[in-house]
Amino acid sequence: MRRTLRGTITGIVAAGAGIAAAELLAAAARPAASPLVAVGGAVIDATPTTIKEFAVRELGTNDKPVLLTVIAVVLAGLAAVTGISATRRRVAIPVGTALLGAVGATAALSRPAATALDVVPSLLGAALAGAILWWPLREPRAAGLTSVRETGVDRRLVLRLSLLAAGAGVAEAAALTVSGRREDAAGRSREAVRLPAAADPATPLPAGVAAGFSTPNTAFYRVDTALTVPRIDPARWRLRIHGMVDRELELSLADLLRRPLIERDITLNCVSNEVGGPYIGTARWLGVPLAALLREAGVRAGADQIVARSVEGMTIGTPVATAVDGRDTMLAVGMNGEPLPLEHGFPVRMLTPGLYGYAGACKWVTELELTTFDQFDAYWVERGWAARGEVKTASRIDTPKPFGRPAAGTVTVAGVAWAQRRGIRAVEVSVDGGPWKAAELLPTASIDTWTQWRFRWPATSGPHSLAVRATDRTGAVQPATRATPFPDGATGHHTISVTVA
Ligand SMILES: Nc1nc2c(c(=O)[nH]1)N[C@H]1C(S)=C(S)[C@@H](COP(=O)(O)O)O[C@H]1N2
Ligand SMILES: [Mo]
Repeated sequence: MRRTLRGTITGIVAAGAGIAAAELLAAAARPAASPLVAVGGAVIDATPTTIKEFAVRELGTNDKPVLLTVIAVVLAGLAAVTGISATRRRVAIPVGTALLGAVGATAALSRPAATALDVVPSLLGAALAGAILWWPLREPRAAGLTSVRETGVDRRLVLRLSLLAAGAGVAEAAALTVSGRREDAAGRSREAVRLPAAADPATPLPAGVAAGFSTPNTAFYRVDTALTVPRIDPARWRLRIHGMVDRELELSLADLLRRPLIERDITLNCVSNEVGGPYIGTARWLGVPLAALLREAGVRAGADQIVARSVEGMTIGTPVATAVDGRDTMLAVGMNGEPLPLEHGFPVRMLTPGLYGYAGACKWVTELELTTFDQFDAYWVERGWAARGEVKTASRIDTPKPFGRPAAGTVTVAGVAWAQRRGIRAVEVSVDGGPWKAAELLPTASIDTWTQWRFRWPATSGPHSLAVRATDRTGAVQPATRATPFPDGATGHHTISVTVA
């Protein structure tokens, strides 16, 4: 029993010290080589789509802390097993630590834009953990066994492990400080960016738009696979446009900002959004129209896909047609009057009205490659999602809340409906499965933004269900058939239950 406990503690302390040292080294030299972040990224990429969907649905923005916690628990388990085995057989030390080091190193190498040197933090950390395990385990046999028998506690071992744990704590705190400094620097360089006024500004929102039409940056949903938010130095950022083009282009942020900018209200939503879900928002975006850049590069005949790549290795495939058919597809630099927030793609992201984010809105973009859909499957397409992610016509009830208890009398039922690129023609509400009745549409900015609606409901006491459906301006009615988001977006009516008091 005592041996097991000793093995567990030494194993965890040794692994903790090794990981802390590796994290400190990575934080100081190369954040992308952080073993924890690399393993987390590799796990995200390897996770089956159904589990990812579950995580997005159930955990929302907490999915990343939860993932890191799971990784920490698994690591602690492996470290304990190594420590316990080591008390019985010495060979477990090199085997166990080499295995842990190999996991970190392999994950680091699997990251996009990895270099061979990225294995160094993991390997050094593993070597340190091995040395630490070797050291206290040798002690009791050499000198301390009698004292263990007499006192029941090996004081020297306890002291050493405590010192090591404290050292690991200090190293981890230092690693966090270093990466915190980096974040501060990224935040400062973002604040230093001065966005020029738009050459083609957004038309003011029409009178009669209700509160909540524009989503503030701090409330805008965030969906991405980035375990840590990429920190890009805007002075060093470059965008390369290459592939099936006549002339490759390379642009700096200053180059982009010198071009005539457009400003537009556009609604962005996630294909993973469930019926009634929160992954949708409308912002005023400032950016460079992509069409002009593509004209300059000269897209070759046959190229039908733009593959956007980001610093952290996401790939998003967008049809060339959606960049040149007159819609406001842009390289966005501003969001609601500010430079893009770091979480939303600073310094530059793509935005394609009418396409779900995974198909048209690459954040932290650094590269646009002109190619074909035959030749390349982007990240989510490889995982089974539809190659062309056109937004489906949909609608949501925002008030009353599900299971709300409004008072009897006239209850205002209200929400949003969206069909970017087509626009909303009508919204209808059905009470208790009865006939569809027209809701009032509020003014909206354009066919690329959601439309707010409201419906005056003469509510009688008791339980009721409320359902909503939208019709887009092509006349297509939102389908009633329930479908989950995979592979091309959820369908079905948002239906809620309320009890009228
Ligand atoms: N680099 C990068 N860009 C990305 C993603 C990502 O994981 N990485 N996710 C996409 C998805 S699925 C969506 S819905 C939108 C979300 O943009 P937001 O987080 O700014 O709301 O970003 C898109 N762009
Ligand atoms: Mo998404």
